[in-house]
Amino acid sequence: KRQHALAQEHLKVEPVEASVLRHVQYTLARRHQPLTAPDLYLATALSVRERLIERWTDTQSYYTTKDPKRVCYLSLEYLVGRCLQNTIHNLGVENEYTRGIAALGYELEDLAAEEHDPALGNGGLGRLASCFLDSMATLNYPAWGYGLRYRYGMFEQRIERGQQREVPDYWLQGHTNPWEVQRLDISYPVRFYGHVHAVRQGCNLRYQWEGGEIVKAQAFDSPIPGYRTRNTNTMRLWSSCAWDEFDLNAFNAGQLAAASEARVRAESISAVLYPNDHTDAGKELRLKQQFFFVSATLQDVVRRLKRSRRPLAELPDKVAIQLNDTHPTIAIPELMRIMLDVEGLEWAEAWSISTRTFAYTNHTILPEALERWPVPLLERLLPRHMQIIYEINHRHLQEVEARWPHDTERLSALSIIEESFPKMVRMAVLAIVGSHSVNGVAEIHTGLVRTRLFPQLADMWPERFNNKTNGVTPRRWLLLANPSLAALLTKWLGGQGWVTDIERLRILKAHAANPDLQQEWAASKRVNKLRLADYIQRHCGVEVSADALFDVHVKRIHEYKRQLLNILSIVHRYNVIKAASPEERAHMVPHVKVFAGKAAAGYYLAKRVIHLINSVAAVVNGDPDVGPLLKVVFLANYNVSLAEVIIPASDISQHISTAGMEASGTSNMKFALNGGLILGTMDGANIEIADAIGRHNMFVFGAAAEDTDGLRREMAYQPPPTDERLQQVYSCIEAGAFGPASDFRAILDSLQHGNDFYLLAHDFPSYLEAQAEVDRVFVNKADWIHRSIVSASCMGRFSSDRTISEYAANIWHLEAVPCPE
Ligand code: 26Q
Repeated sequence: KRQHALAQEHLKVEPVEASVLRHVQYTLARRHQPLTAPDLYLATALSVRERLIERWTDTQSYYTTKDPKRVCYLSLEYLVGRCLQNTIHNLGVENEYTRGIAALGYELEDLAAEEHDPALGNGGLGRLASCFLDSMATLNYPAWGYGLRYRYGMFEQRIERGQQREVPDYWLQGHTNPWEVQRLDISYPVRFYGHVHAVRQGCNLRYQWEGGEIVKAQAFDSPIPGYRTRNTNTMRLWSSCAWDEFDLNAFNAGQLAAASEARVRAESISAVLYPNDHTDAGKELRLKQQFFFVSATLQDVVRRLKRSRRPLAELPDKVAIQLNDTHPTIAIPELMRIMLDVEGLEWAEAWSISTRTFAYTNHTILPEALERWPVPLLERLLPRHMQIIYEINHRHLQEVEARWPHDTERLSALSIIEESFPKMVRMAVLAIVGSHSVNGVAEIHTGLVRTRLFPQLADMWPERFNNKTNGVTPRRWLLLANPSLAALLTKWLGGQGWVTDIERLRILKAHAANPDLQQEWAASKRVNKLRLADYIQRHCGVEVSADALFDVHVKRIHEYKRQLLNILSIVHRYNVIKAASPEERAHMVPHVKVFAGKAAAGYYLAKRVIHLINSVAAVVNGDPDVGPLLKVVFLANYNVSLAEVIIPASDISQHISTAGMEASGTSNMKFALNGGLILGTMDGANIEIADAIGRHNMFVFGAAAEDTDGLRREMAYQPPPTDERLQQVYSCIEAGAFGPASDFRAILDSLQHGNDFYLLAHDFPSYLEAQAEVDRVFVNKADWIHRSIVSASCMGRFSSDRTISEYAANIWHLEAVPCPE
């Protein structure tokens, strides 16, 4: 106790400089001046970490004593972002650290930029998981985030000759990661392959999964501090390694070679993140990753339950498990296997426990993203799980047959097994059958999940389906990313209460016309635009003016997200400028078009779109005739840190997916919260944002979701004439205005000779009309700022705190457990 008190005293009195220098000297073992920024970053991080550790261990022991119900969030992806400033803010020590670091001759912000941004996810789904962890800790929920510790995260994107090149992201190389702790005492064996052995037990058959190959799952824990609360939760990521370190003496050369091959095989499991989103890779290694992480996690969960001396029957009262998409769905048969084969429970009880524990979130209705695993692969890799899946399906179909006798069509629609060649396991159906809750991530999306994706399942269990509209954490996306707006809010709202309650922003709505507020609001936006302009200058060598309209389109590159529609409209704008008289030009709004985003390495068309954007950028930016009226930039390697620079600087951001295809979108929320206006389609969360801020405050265009099927049929039957302006854009590209037309042949073919599945041509005229409206409003500064203030002030609903409160109340049945100070 005394030691504990002493340690605490020590932390309280030791000034930041002293603590940082102590780490420079004793942890990094560096003595010599001058201090370098990387050294000082690491020493600062270690100093901050010390203050975290005690809260972390206290929280964990408090949870152990209280033994409340917990939630385990299972996700194959987390896009954490940098940790230093987030931690400093959440602990409430930003003044101390800003001053302390300044005394050492550095700016905290510059040191923070030294941190490698871990990219253990693809995009929206991974970032959502990290926003959720932040909210769960801030709201004092006892929560664990479980995932995989990839050695190589999302690739680093370089742009060379206008095209994407992927460079491996070895994020752990060359430095220690101060934000994780390797738990050498926490590791589990994970089995693959092998066979199933049946043993008679009385009049029952029991099954045992044996043989095969065993891999070790090693835990790495990261603290997740809540904002201004003592609660500090854990994100536990598993890393794979060989189970037995081979004994050098016992092995001859041949055995050694075999053993080291096994080691490489083991380590390959957590080696690399699959850089695909929205396409099912269908690869054996991917399935291995899923099972590896799920098996280790469930062993951890069951061990914790047993340590608190509770029977498995109490699992649903003690743990809620949320499946982030179908990626961890193999958890359902794995939990069944543990209960049946290891714990000796009967099927009915095990199944009841399992379904009351699991809940599933769907993030997409695109058919190509729905996971299906070949039965032969599962039989080989996870033979016992395949048996269990067959048994689950058998019982499930019996239930169907009892309710709808002789309805073969319904039976095959509801089956977990697709009767193709080879047979496939539909993971989404397994997830729905095995959960008590299925949720979509925006109202429209949940509706489509019910009516289009799984109508028969929704028919069978209507009460199981529910909506949880996504949200974003105001800590990272406002407080950290936008210091000038954060300061304004704190001033106008009389304190920092808004950081945990962004509903409070609504107060500003009444002041949206106040010239003082407007002036400060515009000044804050300008600071952010200058910061982005500086970034653009340094990274693209393009000079842009902060007076121009910053029009931003950043997200994964995908046909359904329609970056192509945007760049085609930019070519049109270019044509209009070229044809305009000086008089007309004087009335045009100057635009800076900002793109960023990665394309999956194997996604040919998406990569051609990046090439087209960069080719148009080169021509437009190099045309002195156009001058400042139009600049186009593609910022390489979009990630969380870059998003933090781009989002606060936008005047307009584009969320222009073909209606019905974007499940929710979350960056739309971040942009609006930062005072950007949205140019978008009636899709995903755009619809709810429009409802919240008022539709007239958004620039809306394009076909409605309910019309897209009909439009596609009509187009196939009788293609309408192409809009003249669009035809002219095609002609320019075909004439080689942006480099050899052959570079863009595939893109043009997909529009002209393909079926234009994403309805670019259909939406093109209304898209141009919406852009014209943007320009008309932008010239009226007061009107623009008014809309900007109103939008941001009405975004209260889109905090991930609200989303997590809903999950906790309606799915997890979880109570907050605030850890005493
Ligand atoms: C599947 C199988 C094999 C390999 C990879 C995948 C895979 C990986 C990642 C499939 C999908 C993803 C990611 C999907 C994703 O990010 N979806 C987005 O989720 C957001 C959070 O709910 C939504 O806001 C976006 O609308 C949705 O696109």
